Amino acid sequence: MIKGLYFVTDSILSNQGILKDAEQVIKAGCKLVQYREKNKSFKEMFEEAKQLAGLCKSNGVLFIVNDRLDIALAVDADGVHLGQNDFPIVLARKILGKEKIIGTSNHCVEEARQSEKAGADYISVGPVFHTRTKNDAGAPLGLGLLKQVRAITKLPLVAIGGVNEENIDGVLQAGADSVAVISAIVSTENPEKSAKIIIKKIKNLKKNKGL
Ligand code: TZP
Ligand code: MG
Repeated sequence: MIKGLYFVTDSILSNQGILKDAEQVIKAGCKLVQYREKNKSFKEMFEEAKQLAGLCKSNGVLFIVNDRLDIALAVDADGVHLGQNDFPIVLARKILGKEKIIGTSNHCVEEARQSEKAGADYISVGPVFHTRTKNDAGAPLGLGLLKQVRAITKLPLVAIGGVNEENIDGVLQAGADSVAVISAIVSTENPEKSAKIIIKKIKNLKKNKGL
């Protein structure tokens, strides 16, 4: 379920609006979309998330909301993505129930272990590489951490932070099931084409290396 390209929206970096970005990556074959918005009111976020949720539903694409359990509930998203300082996973599970997806951000092996113990459905690790998209992302954690986390969990592993078509092979070889990407898609001239290239790379690597 959590595998392949995981597209994350960014209204600041987007050249054409997040809905169009999402439409294009879905057209390119992406099956996983996260609504990530840091600076808007509840009302604005609700409206945007509702549109994205509808788009994803009608295309058989999973839709996850970053940070905001309230928005995820309000638009009946498939799940929520929680950071270390966001809503606690155990409480989120109580509210969302067993069927919804809860993903978490992790920065070391211990956090990943705790996230799994708390009931997360997938483990995200990052920033793997340098990124300018998230100001407080901290120093790159590298492929080494990805491999270490891979070794301690069977949950789907998502790599985030500076992932692009150039470095994606290494990320997948380190054990990631999925790559979460913002700028390498939305900051390019043609997001659909960029998403297609990434999806193709993932498919080829899986075929050639048996990943
Ligand atoms: N969390 C860790 S790095 C990051 C987030 C949200 C930003 C990823 O954006 P990009 O542009 O793909 O590096
Ligand atoms: Mg967060």
